[in-house]
Amino acid sequence: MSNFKFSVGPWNVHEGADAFGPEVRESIDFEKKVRKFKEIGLSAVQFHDDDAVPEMNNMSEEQIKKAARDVKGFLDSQGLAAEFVAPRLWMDPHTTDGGFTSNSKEDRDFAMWRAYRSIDIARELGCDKIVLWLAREGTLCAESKDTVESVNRLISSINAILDYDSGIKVVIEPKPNEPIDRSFCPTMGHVMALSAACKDPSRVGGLLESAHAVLAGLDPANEIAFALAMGKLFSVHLNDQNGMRYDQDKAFGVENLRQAFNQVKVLKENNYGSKGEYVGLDVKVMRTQKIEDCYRHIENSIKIFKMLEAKVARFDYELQKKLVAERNYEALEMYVMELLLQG
Ligand code: XUL
Ligand code: MN
Repeated sequence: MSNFKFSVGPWNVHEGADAFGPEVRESIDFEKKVRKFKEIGLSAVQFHDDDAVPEMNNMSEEQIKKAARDVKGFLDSQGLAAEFVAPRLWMDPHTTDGGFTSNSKEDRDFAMWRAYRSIDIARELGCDKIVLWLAREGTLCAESKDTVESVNRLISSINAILDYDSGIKVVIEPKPNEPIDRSFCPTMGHVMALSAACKDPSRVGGLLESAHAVLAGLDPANEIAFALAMGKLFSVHLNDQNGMRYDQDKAFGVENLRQAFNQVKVLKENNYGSKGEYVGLDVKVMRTQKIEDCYRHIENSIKIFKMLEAKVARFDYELQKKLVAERNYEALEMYVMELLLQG
């Protein structure tokens, strides 16, 4: 039995296209995916705005809300909640040069429109969290944007979102690069600084994705701990990543087992989930996987998380205290390795 509730997004089951090749699997219908999510033990679904309302750009505000209500009806029928809605500010022609920090005023206005509609959708889906993965808020050409002005634009945009809905929480998901070269908000420390600069810091927190921390050369467990220390870990995207290369979104724990153990450990020690937070996964199935078995990465991630949770439950804090008092960290490290490697 786990003490945690898990969530995942429909994009986590995808067609397998990458930068070098086309799709390798058929698309699976949204409702079919969601039914399968329920079957494999998920409690909530994560959404981009257009995952919930696909043709939203061509719809009125009322039509968007009505479409979101239909999705909510379907979620209810499956006994699933919605965790958050994230405006997809990287696909549309209006977001070619970013959203909130685009050099085009028209495109910045479009980004705000999508952010406000995401709040409307979130409210209809019964959730109070907007995730901002600031995909293109940065540069490919370092001189193309004024970084100070851009950071200030991020702060004003977040303030406008806070003003639009007095109960909405803004959850920033930092990532150092990809698709841009230099991000304006690369790490959890930057998220906390943005939070502090906003008009209501208590409603601006972070979502730590394991792979993004690894891409920044940082330890995901430490990034999680930093946000927890500030009382601002609003969500996580657990997954894994083999070093600093393209964003891999591998199943949780498959590359860095000890780091994964420490992520579960810090979440458990700090009662993550006690305020309703979900253990979110953001995992991609391998391109080689056949469609018949294309949920395996989600099932594996949950299974690995639970196995690590059981290891954390067995962690000997008395022994840790004793070894710390002796400053015998070699022994402590070996104890952790034995805990992980022995049955
Ligand atoms: C991109 C990423 C996104 C966000 C949601 O790297 O992680 O899927 O989690 O927009
Ligand atoms: Mn993510």
